[in-house]
Amino acid sequence: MKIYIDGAFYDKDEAKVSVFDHGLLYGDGVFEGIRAYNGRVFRLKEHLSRIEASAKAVYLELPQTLKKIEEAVIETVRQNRLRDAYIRLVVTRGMGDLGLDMRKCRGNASLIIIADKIELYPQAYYEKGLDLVVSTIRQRGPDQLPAQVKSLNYLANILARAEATRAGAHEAILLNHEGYVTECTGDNIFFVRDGRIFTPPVSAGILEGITRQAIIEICRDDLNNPVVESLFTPAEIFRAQEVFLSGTGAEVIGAVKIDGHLIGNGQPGPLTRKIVSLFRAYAGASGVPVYSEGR
Ligand code: PXG
Repeated sequence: MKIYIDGAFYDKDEAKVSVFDHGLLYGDGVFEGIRAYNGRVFRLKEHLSRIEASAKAVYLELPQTLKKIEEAVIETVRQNRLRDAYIRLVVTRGMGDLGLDMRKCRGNASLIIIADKIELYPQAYYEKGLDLVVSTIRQRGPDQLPAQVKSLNYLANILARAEATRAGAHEAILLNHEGYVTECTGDNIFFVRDGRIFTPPVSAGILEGITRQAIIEICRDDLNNPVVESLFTPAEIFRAQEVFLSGTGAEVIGAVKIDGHLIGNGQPGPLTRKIVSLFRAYAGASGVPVYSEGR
């Protein structure tokens, strides 16, 4: 495996950052998770804009231009000879001292790109659907680091996921401080009632998922069934006919149980299945090509 750090490629064992890196010391940095399907990087421009926005929100200057980062992403996939890949971009504030002052890191931001084989949920989960819990951990509010910022501080999400694991479930739903549903620990959430598809708005406190956006477009353009963005409570999803999650890692996956409540008949529903297959067809046939003739 070849890992990109600041313009050079390193073997996995040699790919290292300083113990004084503020990404490590304070979670001071931002990241992206991107997929490549069939030799094409899915919605690369959107992921690059999102990391640019995340970086801007925390006063972190990207160490390279977006054009250069785009080339580096493609080169990393190519160096690892991958066609289907999970690509992780990390920008850390870089080396500073033991204090919080970001000025000490000035000019030291690092860009790391890892491209690996994809590890998805097992196929059986797509057929059977996931079991969710409502986490006791709340989504951070707009007066904190906004949920739209994909920062290296994922500990709350990690703890919520662990809460799900302890309960014997697969994923956890985070509510905001008003008690409205926001998202899961690494996925956005949708539900279906009476044939209509709902998802929380960005203002509920969610990461504006790139898979979420693709689904919104698929529902509008292919299903002629525009997604309704509205606030909803756990009680409203408990009585949904279908629930599904969307994210770069899981793509689109049904959820069939939430806090012990069976959703619909306890199996991924027909709209969920339809959206899973439309998304797969779309993702497999779009994106920025990594390999072209003669390369
Ligand atoms: N919400 C949160 C909090 C996320 O971290 C999503 C929604 C879905 O967004 P996209 O753009 O991927 O459709 C994410 C995705 C993983 C993994 O390995 C994914 C994420 C973070 C950490 C790990 O699946 N982010």
